Parts: sequence; structure tokens; C-alpha cells
Amino acid sequence: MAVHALGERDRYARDERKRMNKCLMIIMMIGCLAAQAKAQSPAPESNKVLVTGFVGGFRSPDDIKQGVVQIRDHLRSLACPGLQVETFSHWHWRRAYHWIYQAIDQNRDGKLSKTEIEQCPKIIVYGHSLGGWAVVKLATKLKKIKIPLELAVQIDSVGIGDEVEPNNVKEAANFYQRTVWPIRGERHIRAQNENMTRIIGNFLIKDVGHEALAKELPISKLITEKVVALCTRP
Ligand SMILES: [Ca+2]
Repeated sequence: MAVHALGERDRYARDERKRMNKCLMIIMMIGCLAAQAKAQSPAPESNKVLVTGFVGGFRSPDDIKQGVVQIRDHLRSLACPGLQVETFSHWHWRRAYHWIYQAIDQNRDGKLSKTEIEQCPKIIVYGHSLGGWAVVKLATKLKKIKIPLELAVQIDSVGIGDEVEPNNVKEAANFYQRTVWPIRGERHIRAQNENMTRIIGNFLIKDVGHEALAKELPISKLITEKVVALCTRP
């Protein structure tokens, strides 16, 4: 009887040990999976400068014949850690907005905290033709979430309401041509609030048509200089 009781206790103890081992194994597995998930989740990128370019009409945002895309590729060739440059169709300016939003939302919780807004990357936006209109649409949308733009550049801008820079834009420039009809961009952009936005200028570029205007050197020079200044700023 005593032997039987001892056997029962032994079995019980053995079963307990098994249960404990199983529990430990499960805990370890959960721990491993959690560590793995942590390792796999994308680390917040330290985007220092974000640049968005918009092509107009039915142009592809990857068409290397487009001045907007050429500026993108030139900027990408700069040795600037933390610089990200993307081009979009003017139709898809909301995609650009989400791209920027996700870069600001460092902890990926879908919301922007005060700190995330304070630490948001420096943003530059430029666009050609209807892409110039998209610049103002994007800037206005970013204004609603209190995100400033360092620079907005419109190139032979076409569209309704594209002549006023919202007051979250710190600096803006407008380039236009009068060489080729019928598409002629906005001649004069102005600040919604002159105390908030500095209009660098409304520049008429001569002897160049609507399409080729985006390839003009003064435009890429202005954008590149601003990007370099932001990249080298401590
Ligand atoms: Ca967040």
C-alpha cells in the first residue's frame, strides 16, 4: 500500500515536472517570438530631410525625361544621410501626404504626438504643371496637422487655387514661362501670410517651353542648395 502511495506521489511529481517544463518551454517560445518580432519590425527611420516632387499631366513619376524626376535623381546622388526623395503624379498627392505622415509617425501608431511633430523631418515640395497645384494641395493638407514646409517650388504651375502659399510654408519660389502657348503657368504666387512665408521670387524663364521648363538649371540649383543646407545643418 505504502509502495503504491509512493508510486502515486512519484507519478504526480513527474507530471508536475512535465507541466513545469512545458510551461517554461512555452514561456521561452513566447519570449523568442517576441524578440524575433521586435527584430523584424522596421526601426524608426531617422529621416532628416524629405523631398517630394510632383509631375504633371499624364507623366509617369519615374519618367527620367521629366525635369522633376531628373531633380529627384540628382538629389538622390547627394551624400546626405537621412535624405529621402520621392516623386509622385499630381493625381496622387494624397499618397505623398501619407508617405510624409508615415515618416513623421516614428512609433507607427497612426497618430502624431507632440514630440513627433516637433521632431518631424525638414520637408521640401516641388512640382511641375499640375504638379505645381499639387504642391499647394499637399502644403495645405500638412498645415492642418501643423507640419511646416521649408521650401515649396512651383514650376509653370497650373490649377485652381495654386497661387496662394499656406502659412506653414516658410519659403516659396515660382518659375514660369511665356514662350509656348497654350499652357502658361501661374505668373504670380503670394503668401497667405507675409509674416510666415517668404516668397523668394516669381521668376520668368525665357526661351523655354512648358515641358522643358522643369529642366532649367536655376530650379534644380535652388532646390539642391536648400537640400544641402538642411542636410549639413547640425
Ligand atoms: Ca505616433
